[in-house]
Amino acid sequence: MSDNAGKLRVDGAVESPQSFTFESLAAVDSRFQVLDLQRIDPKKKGDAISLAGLLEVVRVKPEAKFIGLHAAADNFHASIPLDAIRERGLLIYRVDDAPLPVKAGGPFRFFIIDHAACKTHEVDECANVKFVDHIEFTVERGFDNRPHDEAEHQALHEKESHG
Ligand SMILES: Nc1nc2c(c(=O)[nH]1)N[C@H]1C(S)=C(S)[C@@H](COP(=O)(O)O)O[C@H]1N2
Ligand SMILES: [Mo]
Repeated sequence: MSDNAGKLRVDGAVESPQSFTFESLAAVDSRFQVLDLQRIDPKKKGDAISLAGLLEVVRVKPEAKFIGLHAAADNFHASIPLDAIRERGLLIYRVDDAPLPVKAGGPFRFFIIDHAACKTHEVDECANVKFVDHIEFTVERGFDNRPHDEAEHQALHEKESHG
């Protein structure tokens, strides 16, 4: 495991770039903690930090317009307009008082409340990036290698299920 294992770097157009761990996310102000996701989505479990809270903790600059969600583990990247998800983005980091397991997309997973089905909208299920190790706020749209069509999307799921 690299030194970065279990760390989430948040940087880009922010006043206070920082690296988060399970412990430091758990220590974020309670008004930014979203507890028991099952209340919000029956298929989800665990606890999260709200995107609005994350924006406040790292003091995002007003010129930041996109959130870049980067997963080095499987080289998956999404760049999403902040205004589309400001009020409904979540960073899931805990289940049953332990770090979110890798099999659930942990240790850090992005999740958008009321996301659309894959390939139907920019804010879709594909944007629920698993294994996020770097979040970068940008002024312009950043790197995004989400599938472009249903064939690419199918291929991604094939790859996932074969490990
Ligand atoms: N890092 C990463 N995140 C990802 C993907 C991926 O391949 N890699 N696939 C996306 C797609 S297309 C879907 S449908 C969901 C699947 O999430 P699940 O494995 O929890 O069902 O994760 C999204 N996030
Ligand atoms: Mo998907």
